[in-house]
Amino acid sequence: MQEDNMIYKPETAEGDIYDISNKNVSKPIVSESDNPGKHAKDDLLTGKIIKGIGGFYYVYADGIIYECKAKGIFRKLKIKPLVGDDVELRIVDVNDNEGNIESILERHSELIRPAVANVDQALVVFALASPSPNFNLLDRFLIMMKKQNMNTVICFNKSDLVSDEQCLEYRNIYEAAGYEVIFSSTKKEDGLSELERILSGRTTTLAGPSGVGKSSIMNMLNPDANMDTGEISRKIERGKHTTRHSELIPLFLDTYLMDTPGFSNIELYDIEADELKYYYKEFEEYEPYCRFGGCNHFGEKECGVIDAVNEGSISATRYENYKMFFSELKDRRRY
Ligand SMILES: Nc1nc2c(ncn2[C@@H]2O[C@H](COP(=O)(O)OP(=O)(O)OP(=O)(O)O)[C@@H](O)[C@H]2O)c(=O)[nH]1
Ligand SMILES: [Mg+2]
Ligand SMILES: [Zn+2]
Repeated sequence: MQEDNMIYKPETAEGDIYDISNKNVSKPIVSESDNPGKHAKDDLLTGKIIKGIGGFYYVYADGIIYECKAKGIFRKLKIKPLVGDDVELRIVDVNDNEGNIESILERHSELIRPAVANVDQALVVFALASPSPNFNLLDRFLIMMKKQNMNTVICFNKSDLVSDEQCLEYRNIYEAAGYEVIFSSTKKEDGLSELERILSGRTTTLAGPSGVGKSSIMNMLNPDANMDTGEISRKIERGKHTTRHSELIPLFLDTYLMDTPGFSNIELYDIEADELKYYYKEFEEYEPYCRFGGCNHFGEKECGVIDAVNEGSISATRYENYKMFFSELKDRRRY
């Protein structure tokens, strides 16, 4: 299991290959017990890229953040280290915490948007109010994550601003769609233990529109994270894109959370219109009542799904957005 755990194994100029076969890469990287500062120049450490800015990669290893450059070999191989990558770094300067990334360990997942490696799940945050939830955007996000085989947990934040009945309605809709749903309020510190349970031991990307409270949640989970938060604009009821870089924050042992800039639209890509229905778990139960096999639930006669929408058993909002996405995907194919 420990062999072959490196996908990018650059050779040195002399042609020797770095042997990492004795390194235990599954060992936790965030380890309070490893006393920081014990390393020396030229030591080889395993760490995780938590941020990449201006050609530098910031690698968290043994409790210290090293500012690293990636060897030219990666550029030559057209491999871009990603936030989330587990890497080996060679210490260049112990006092200034500088290093060189020498290899990238095997990725077990890779997301395109946001570009991040080794994420276990997504936590998508929408505010219950201020700004009010854009379900079209949420459903687009859920579809794209499912397309990439990424599990998503939904967090509705700012629960202090709406009634319990409102929360229950949204919970029912999205649980029927097959998602775990969490409600939180950073003002009241609600949902904290549930969030900790979901996140513990995993690397999670935090996603959602601007102004919904992603950075505030991050700060609630780890006050040391100190993420910038911003008021939402009163006029346009939107966030101000306070967060501009993706950054992975070590929360606790083996647990990382990535704050990402808010998104404002998501294009469905690489999906055929006929395939869209498979992203709607709540349809499954009613599909046996469709007259036609392979029914797209889009105006066909005797459609079990449409009947269920009319009876209120399937959320009308979810279905309306489904129809919109379906048309969008169908139209796109013509060009
Ligand atoms: N009432 C209420 N306000 C909240 C809550 N969480 C965050 N806010 C406020 O919402 C505003 C936006 O919060 P941020 O944490 O900056 O939002 P963000 O999602 O990180 O936004 P971007 O970085 O722009 O993508 C701030 O004024 C927060 O104080 C909450 O649970 N309840
Ligand atoms: Mg933010
Ligand atoms: Zn149907």
